[in-house]
Amino acid sequence: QNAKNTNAETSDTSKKSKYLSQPLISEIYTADPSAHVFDGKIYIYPSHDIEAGTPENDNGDHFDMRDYHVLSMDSINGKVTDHGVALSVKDIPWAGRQLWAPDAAFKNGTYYLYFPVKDKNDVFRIGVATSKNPAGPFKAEPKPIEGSFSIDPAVFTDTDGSTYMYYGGIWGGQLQRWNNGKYDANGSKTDSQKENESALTAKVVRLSQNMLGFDEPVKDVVILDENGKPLLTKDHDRRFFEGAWMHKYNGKYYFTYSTGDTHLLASAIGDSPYGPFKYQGTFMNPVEGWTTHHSIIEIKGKWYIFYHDTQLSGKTHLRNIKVTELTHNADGTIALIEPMKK
Ligand code: FUB
Repeated sequence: QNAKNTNAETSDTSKKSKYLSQPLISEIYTADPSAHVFDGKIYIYPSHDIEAGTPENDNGDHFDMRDYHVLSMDSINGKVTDHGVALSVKDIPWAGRQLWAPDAAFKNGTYYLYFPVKDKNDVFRIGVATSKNPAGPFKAEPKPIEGSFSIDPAVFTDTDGSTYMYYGGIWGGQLQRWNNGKYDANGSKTDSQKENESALTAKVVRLSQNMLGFDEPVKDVVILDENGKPLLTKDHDRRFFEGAWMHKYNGKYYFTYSTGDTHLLASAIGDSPYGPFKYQGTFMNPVEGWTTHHSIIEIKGKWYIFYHDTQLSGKTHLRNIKVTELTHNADGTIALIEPMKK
């Protein structure tokens, strides 16, 4: 799919200027950018959006992606290199459809690509693929990670070398359909539908030494409100929806995520990678397009957020990735980012 020249709007300087930053590449559509610094260089693991012709619905069937490309940059304002296809759905033996937001990690001299895709029964699972090169190509393991489900894996290696995966998403991400380790294909299409109870939330699990499996039972990422109580299902402006990320700043653990149907990026801070995390607030207002998904990295003493919007296409399923600086305030909170200029 060629994203170039699809929208005359982007050649109009005055319209371009309403966006805080500009697309990193325009040759292909990209979304859900998970960025990492490997060997001093920035590698981005995004979804690769395409026009698959699949009708739009609340399950996100229109996000019908077929492969991943890895991108790299020597510096934040440097040239972006597209390293081509790193993994294709046809090369994942257990996969059915929809390669959604991936992430990557490095350990033991190997790069690991973690990806959510529906299996042949249309149930999202998380898979892992390996390579000796951060840009791939990656070879998928023959089966999904045992015990994995739902979407949006985000992998974080702590200063002690332990690696954790945060994952999950409601609505099309199917988190609400899992109960006691079983999937209910006829379950709710949205959330738990228990408005006054604790909201469904992301999962966290330590990965095994070989990075190919879970090392322990999966736990809930508990997000507490100002009274120390878990956020409720009805609290759409604050509760977790999808797109988890973890970064560590000044010894604190920052769990950041998308509120989905309210289109915000929110942060919650804890003292351990497992939480609990105290809700801090919105740190990015809505972008153009329905979805909002990010990652946060530090390079050369500065922090950056990678995110996406729909500037190039104007279509919610054909997104483009961007980057902008992120600031931690003196009190440890993250300064609010306005992706659209007023
Ligand atoms: O790209 C498909 C889905 O859209 C991702 O998995 C979600 O986080 C949302 O960005």
